[in-house]
Amino acid sequence: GRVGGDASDVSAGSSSEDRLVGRRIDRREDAELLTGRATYTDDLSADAAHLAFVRSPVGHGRIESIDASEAEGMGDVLGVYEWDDIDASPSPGVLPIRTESLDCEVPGHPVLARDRIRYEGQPVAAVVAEDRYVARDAVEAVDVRYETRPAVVDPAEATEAGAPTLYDGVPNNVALDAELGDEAATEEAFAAADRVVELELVNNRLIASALEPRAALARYDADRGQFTVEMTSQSPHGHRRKLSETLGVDEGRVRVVVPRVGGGFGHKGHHHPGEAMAAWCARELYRPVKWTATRSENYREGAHARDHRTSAELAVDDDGSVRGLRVDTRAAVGGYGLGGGASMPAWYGRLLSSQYRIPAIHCRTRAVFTNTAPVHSYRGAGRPEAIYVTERLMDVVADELGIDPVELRRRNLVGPEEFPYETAVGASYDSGDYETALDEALDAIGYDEARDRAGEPADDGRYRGVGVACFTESTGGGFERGVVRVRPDGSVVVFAGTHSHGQGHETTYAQLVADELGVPYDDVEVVEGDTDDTPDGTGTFGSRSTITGGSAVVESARDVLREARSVAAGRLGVDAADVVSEAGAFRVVGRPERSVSFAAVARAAVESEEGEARSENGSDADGDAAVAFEASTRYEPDGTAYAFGTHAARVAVDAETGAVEVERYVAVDDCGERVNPTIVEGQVHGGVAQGIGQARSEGAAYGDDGTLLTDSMLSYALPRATSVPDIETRATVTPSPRNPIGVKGIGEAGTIAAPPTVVNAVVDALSPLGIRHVDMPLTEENVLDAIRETDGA
Ligand code: MCN
Repeated sequence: GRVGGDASDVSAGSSSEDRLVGRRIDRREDAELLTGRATYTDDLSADAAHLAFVRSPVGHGRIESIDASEAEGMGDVLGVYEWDDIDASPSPGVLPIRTESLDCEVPGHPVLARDRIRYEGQPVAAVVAEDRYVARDAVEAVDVRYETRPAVVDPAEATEAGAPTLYDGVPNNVALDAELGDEAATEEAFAAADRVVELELVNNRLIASALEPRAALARYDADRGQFTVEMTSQSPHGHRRKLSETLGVDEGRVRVVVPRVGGGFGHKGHHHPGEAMAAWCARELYRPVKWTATRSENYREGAHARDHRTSAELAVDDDGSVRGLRVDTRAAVGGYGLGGGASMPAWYGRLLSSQYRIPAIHCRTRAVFTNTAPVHSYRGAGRPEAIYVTERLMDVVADELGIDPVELRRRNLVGPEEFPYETAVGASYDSGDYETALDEALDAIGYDEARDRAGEPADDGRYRGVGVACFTESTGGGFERGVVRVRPDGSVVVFAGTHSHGQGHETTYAQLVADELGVPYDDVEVVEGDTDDTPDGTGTFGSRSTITGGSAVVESARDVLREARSVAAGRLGVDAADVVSEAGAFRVVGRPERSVSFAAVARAAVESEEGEARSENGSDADGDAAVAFEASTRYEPDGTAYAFGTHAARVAVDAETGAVEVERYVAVDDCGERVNPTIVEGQVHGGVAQGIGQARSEGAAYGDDGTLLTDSMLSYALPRATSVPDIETRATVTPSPRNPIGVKGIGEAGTIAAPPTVVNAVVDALSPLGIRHVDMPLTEENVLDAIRETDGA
């Protein structure tokens, strides 16, 4: 890996100074986003009627009766619907889930409750009215009677004998009981090790809190039998597929259009009832129907994330060599699985090896139904939970062995010569230089000095601590398509099936394509979001867009360049091999005065005979060729790219009040070649802020009856400006050999690394008081409880 300091621009492996990749270009989307000119779903009106939901106030129970007569009689109310209405229509009305990944037979999430209620906030009835205020008033007027049942909200309790069960035929609420790794080999490793260290961990339940709640504006064209759904989405093509299943129509009958999206963090990648119901109502009423979730609806319906209860054990020798890791996790699914739902916790274990040589690992994961909002992915999606287990264990083991936690890590790191490295849980790491990133982080945080000071309260009465976490992150996967089109004037349009909701694809895809074609950056436009215009794709999640979408557009640009170069060579009267493209022109190698502009080549392509043949497909109605060159690529990476890094924090903890302050935070990340270092750092900043949020304050809480207690930003404690210090970033660059641009994803690194970094630092600070572990969130209350428990012990 190469070290790229904070200020230095590491150019992306190119010798040319003109390369755009690797440059700190400001995001072109920002002017619109930051000045409020951007159009979001809720800004669209289209004479729409408004949809609102009657939601269950009961966490577990049955519907006894629904009386909608008063609501139906209200002026401006267009319709009140319950499950039976959907059942009587041609729609299946159920959000599809992948049942083959489950151990049990369960239905998907019905858009309106059929009978059983499995979480508070589950949609029970839908009201459509002329405006959103009338719709809300009508919701209040619907009289629903419920029979309540005992609820279970904790995934560990839900598996115990005698716990309430959510589904008949799913004993102990276990949706999936999955294993990873080699149980027998792990047992042997444990038997042979000098000692075994155990740790019980809670990974707190989180709620994605994008600034913009979910929203949809649905239209139905009855003549053509065609739905158009403008909506908040991270995956326009994914939502089209899922909406078509829920509505019971062919995929071609659904067009999804996604305007600007105000953040997603995972929860806008899933299929929820609101958007599907808006589309169903639009068909029922022949009216555009709009739905915009309130903040608390968003919080109630999920998708929530994390919520693991884990028992973990590490087998080590006295010299610090790790021999084996054993993990048993119960992970909440919520009342219903969403999409791949229950299978997500099953693959979380794939990252348990973190950066270490661990010869034997066994992980059992039970995905468990609970009377809570559906749990799925939130920034990190399984990887933060896995890294948290391993990185907390490393610190606890170091403490027991009396070895410095960094030294213990160093002794077990996978070395730079060992790649590709196969872990004991079946992950194949592509490339890495872990020790260089670790050393960078130690240097930046002033580790040795911080260790010296740890242990005694300073003059301000606060304990100081330092924490480090190393991590790997699986990024990329699935396929993506990218289209590159050159217009006759030489301008370029890139179409991608991913969808940026804050990541800056318009900037980074343009950098990539402009470099490949040798055209000016400003001549490249990037289009995402409309399933009618853009090629089929998987979507933006799992830090996959640059690897898959970026590589797809790069491959298409290379195809276009080959064609354009041969046209240029014809014009220049030389072999294509003797032509290079740069600065918007094709030049003859060694004779720079002989050149033809990119635009002239594009024009020639549509005017030439070949061009006419080519433009038959690309002609507009007037017969004018609209396309000079075009290429489309379906790209699937050759395996996963593993980003990595080391984060470090210094904290101060007041043992009288329990208050934690993160005083300094250093992030050293390696995402291979960096397309745009400024955007990469922005991604790290956002992720770290959210990771600090999980460590310090966030946590969705349910009452024992299944009532969500944290249903607004007053009670769900997001990180604030004052709880996040300046985040100091550094980078190392270890390209991935598994894609043509050498990139790894960066979108989630911060949320993965920050929780163990901060908890390790806080436990280090409190270790003089005999504290070995504190569960997140590290609120004043939880920290004080931990201190009191230790006092009492
Ligand atoms: N990038 C780069 N060089 C790299 C890797 C990435 O310059 N080696 C740039 C990319 O080109 C892109 C951005 O960094 O502009 C993020 O790229 P990538 O890591 O490929 O991740 P995705 O674009 O697929 O974004 C998904 C990721 C996820 S999973 C969540 S959750 C998340 C995140 O991005 N949600 C976000 N970042 C977010 N940022 C904002 N503002 N809002 C969200 O909801």
